[in-house]
Amino acid sequence: MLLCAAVAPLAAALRTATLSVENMTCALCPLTVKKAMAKVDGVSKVEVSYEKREAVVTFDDARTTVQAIAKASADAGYPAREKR
Ligand SMILES: [Cu+2]
Repeated sequence: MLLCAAVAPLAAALRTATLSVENMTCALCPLTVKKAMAKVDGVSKVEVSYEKREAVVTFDDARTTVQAIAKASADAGYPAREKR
């Protein structure tokens, strides 16, 4: 969302990012991905779509980053990358 970039950068803000997730091969994989991402400090919401091979993550951008969330997913065996 273009408006997000215009908001005062010093204020902690909830951000939502969409990540494409690799390696999800069965219906249980999204649960593993969701758990791994939700464990990251600052993440408040994770929705994983197996069909779309993507995760929509809501997080406090003062406490974590998309990179940290992607790394947590990769560490669980599912490399993720932010979609733009
Ligand atoms: Cu699986």
